[in-house]
Amino acid sequence: MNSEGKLTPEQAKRIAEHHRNVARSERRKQIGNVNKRFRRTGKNNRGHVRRKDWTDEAYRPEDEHDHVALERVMPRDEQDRRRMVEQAAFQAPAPEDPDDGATVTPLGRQGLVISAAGLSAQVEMDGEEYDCTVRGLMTELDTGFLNPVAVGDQVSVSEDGSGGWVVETVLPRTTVLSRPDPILAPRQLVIAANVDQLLIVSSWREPDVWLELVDRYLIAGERNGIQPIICVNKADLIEDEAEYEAALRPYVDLGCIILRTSAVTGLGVDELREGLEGSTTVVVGLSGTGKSSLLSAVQPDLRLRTSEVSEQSGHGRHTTTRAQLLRLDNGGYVADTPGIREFGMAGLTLGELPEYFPEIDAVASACRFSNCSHMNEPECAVDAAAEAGLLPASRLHSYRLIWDELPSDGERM
Ligand SMILES: Nc1nc2c(ncn2[C@@H]2O[C@H](COP(=O)(O)OP(=O)(O)OP(=O)(O)O)[C@@H](O)[C@H]2O)c(=O)[nH]1
Ligand SMILES: [Mg+2]
Ligand SMILES: [Zn+2]
Repeated sequence: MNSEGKLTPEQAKRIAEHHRNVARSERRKQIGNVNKRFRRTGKNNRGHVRRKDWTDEAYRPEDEHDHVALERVMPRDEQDRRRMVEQAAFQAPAPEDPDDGATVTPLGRQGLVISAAGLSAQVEMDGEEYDCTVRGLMTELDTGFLNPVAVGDQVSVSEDGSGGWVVETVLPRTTVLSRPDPILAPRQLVIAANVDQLLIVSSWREPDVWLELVDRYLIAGERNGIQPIICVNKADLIEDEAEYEAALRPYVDLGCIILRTSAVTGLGVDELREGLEGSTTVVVGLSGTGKSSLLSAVQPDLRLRTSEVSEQSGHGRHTTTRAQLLRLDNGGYVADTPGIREFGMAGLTLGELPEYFPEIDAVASACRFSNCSHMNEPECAVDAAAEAGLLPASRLHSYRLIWDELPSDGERM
């Protein structure tokens, strides 16, 4: 950027390159084999069973409440600006991009970040792992994110002359999954970069399934071009099959990919292993839902630390403390991440929200007011449909919670 904050032609060119890369990755995804590997749930006739016991308290452990305030969001143009600045900070074109005439970066060897914390990163190059220092060049101002480097990043690495290794640049990212920093929200942290699947792990019990978080992750996956997969773990703890079916019905109707697994009995583990094959998948969900246990069941030699959910609180203890990218025997990578509770909808606007709730949007045309928010207007068809059990209460619940926290279109924070 120059002193007036305008992009130089060189930076603009890099941004354009990045957008082409993203577009290519989108096309690859569209023709990808995700759907072949996972059995997608079909669009069944709607026969919703309304959850009678749906309340915030039922699905939000007590200490979740404090995080709502953290889930503030940036206005859309701020997000766009950050993305622009981030792309401008990339200093090398994608090396495997033959039709752009790009070559391997002259700054060093290319590697894959397998773990990162602050200004240190572990980078895999030619099958070996190197401890690297991240040069202080990539600031938040440059990248739009608090952490300069995240798991999944492709980076160029050079020797520092005294036996150490330095991450010089981050190559353009095809996808980014980010979240608000727990303390510095709404400033964003990258959870993982360049992933093509998002495995949303929710335990059925211990802790109780929390569909609002699933809904948020579904939006995040869709907005960021990452294929979401809903994984309901601890299926051995399902006592009432009808309750399980009713809770998951909205996602079956939406055509989501749903896996039912148990790291204890091995249910669904083969299917999960197949689904992970050949892709880069980031595994997310609350602490204690069994993310690390599941990955260990998929491939025991990953040796991931797991631990008991606290009996007193029913919550996990954040056993996994740092995201880690792991190579799978059958090809592909998985990023195990620490359980997180806060997950904001950075950059999402009220105008866009209905896109992510198509079943609600489908009913909206019958509302009395064409711009009905379905929050409390009279003669709201969405409200009526939910009351009649024709719309899933859990989805409307999520819609309303997210609606409440988004700034109105055009509003500046
Ligand atoms: N009953 C049952 N328990 C499970 C299952 N999967 C994991 N657990 C238990 O749940 C607890 C938490 O598992 P972890 O794998 O550490 O959970 P995690 O999601 O990685 O947690 P964080 O690393 O804190 O985010 C452990 O005691 C596991 O043994 C399952 O399918 N069924
Ligand atoms: Mg873990
Ligand atoms: Zn309405």
